[in-house]
Amino acid sequence: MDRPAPSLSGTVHVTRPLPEPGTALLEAAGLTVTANSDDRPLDAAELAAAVADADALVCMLSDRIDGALLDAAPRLRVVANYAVGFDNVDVAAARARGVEVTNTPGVLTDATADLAWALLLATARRLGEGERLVRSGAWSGWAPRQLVGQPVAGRRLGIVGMGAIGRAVARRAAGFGMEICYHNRRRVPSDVEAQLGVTYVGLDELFATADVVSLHAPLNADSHHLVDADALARMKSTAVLVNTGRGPLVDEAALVQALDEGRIAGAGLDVYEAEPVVHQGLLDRGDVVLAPHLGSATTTARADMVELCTRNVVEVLSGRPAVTPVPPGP
Ligand code: 8YV
Repeated sequence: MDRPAPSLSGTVHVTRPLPEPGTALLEAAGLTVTANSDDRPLDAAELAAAVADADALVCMLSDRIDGALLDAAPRLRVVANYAVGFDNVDVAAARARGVEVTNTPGVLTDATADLAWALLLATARRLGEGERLVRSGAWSGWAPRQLVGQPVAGRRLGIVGMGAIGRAVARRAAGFGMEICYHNRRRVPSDVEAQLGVTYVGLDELFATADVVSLHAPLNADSHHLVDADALARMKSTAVLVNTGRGPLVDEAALVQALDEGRIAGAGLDVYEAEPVVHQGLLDRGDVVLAPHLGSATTTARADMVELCTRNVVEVLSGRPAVTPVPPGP
């Protein structure tokens, strides 16, 4: 990003230490930065105190931005969420108070699609179990029946949510010769379908026919527990579930039960219903691969997210439109 001439005044609060370039771009724009230097989420009272004089807020998934918090920040003009997902922000409450909400689409698409594929392959091929076996010292050598997993190449991939990340996952699947079906709130244009080689299906058909189901839908009232006991019961016993979207897309208790009953083959999860708490039934199982919300955790994605948040703050405080305002509601 070209460093903006220091022309702005105002205060921006940043709720967690940011990776490089950190707050340097905000400061270079002339803004006063207050920041939580502890790498832990602030509680509601701490956050309210921190935003009392703020004109802008850079916040994360771990911060709940609701009407009460916004009322504690009378000067606030923009909430720049350091994430593409914005289910942690009450957007209607912000809009009602004239506060702009922005997110970070695009810059973490490839990072998240790569991570979905890492989980897909690791789960299908039982890599977590294999790694633990080798590290344990108990591995006694190659065996014909050892850790036999599910094939990936040539199988059927079901993508739920065909936004930028779902599409990036589909593009990667082409290299594996997969047949790809998808479901999305709105069917994507036919030229995009043709380009990606994807077929639109209803959710029930997707769950019933896919060998891998990968979730890329935003979390909202409609998508909460999109994968519930019914959906899991429809899935093939050899199927693998991958979730790099948001934890509450999946009913974790139902997932544990389905795994216990052998109704699906495994799950690769980057996100959880009550992060950082992970359902004990998942922790106890070998056939799940559990990542600590790493979707956007690459050097370039995280740096680009910092830059995009900064540009959003600078634009709004300069009286110009945000670069990436969150999309209007469903
Ligand atoms: C963020 C994410 O890094 O962008 C998202 O929606 O889930 C992650 O990539 C995380 O939410 C921190 O705010």
